[in-house]
Amino acid sequence: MTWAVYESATETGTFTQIYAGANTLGSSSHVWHSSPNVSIPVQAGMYYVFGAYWSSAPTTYNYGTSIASSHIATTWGEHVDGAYLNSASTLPTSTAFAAPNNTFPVRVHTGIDDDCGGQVAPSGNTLSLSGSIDATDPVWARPSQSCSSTPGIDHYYDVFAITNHTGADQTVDILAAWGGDGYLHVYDHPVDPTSVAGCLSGDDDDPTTATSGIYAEPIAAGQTLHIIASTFSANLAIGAYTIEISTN
Ligand SMILES: [Ca+2]
Ligand SMILES: [Ca+2]
Repeated sequence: MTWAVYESATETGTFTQIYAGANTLGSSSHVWHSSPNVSIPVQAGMYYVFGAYWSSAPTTYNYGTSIASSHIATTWGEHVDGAYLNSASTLPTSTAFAAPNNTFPVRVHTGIDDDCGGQVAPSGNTLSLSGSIDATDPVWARPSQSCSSTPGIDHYYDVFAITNHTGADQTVDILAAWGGDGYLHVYDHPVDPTSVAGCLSGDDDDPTTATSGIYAEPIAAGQTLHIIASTFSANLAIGAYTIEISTN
């Protein structure tokens, strides 16, 4: 089975293939089948099609198929419509999809944001994260480094969730290296782009605009913190960055 994800700025396309991966199904029974594990960034405002493609003749290949009568909310977006390509001889790298269309149910498991985060490293070790601040990222009212609110929902940002599964309370040093003048924050719950609620720590420059640092941030056993990469300036995409989270 080949699994594919397509992305488009409009509901009917043209859609561009942004992922394709194949595996061998563990069963030929009429059950849910799974794609390989994937990491696919999704951007606000874009449309996505999740597809499955095979070359042999199926006898049964869908469950509960229907034309969606209304949009269905999910935790990370909204189901708008179905899409399929009947008797396609190959998996296209780009295609349009007609609408409305039949919906073939899929289950999609997602992380918190485009940049997934990870587990806090054992004491003396480092968790390395990386990403890019781009003009397609969501925007927020970036707080000051003392977590005070600022006007304007106009700074691009990425979120990483880190969880402490080390089995003990820890403190971490968080060091970011930016492609421009970046800004670093730590939240104790997912970010509300319009509110500073949950903001624990922040840092602008350490010691220059090229880096930011937050030191000895406590993270209890089992706790999840959210690391936010952002910028000093509004509406400015500063490109690639790295964040090193060292456990003391
Ligand atoms: Ca980003
Ligand atoms: Ca800065």
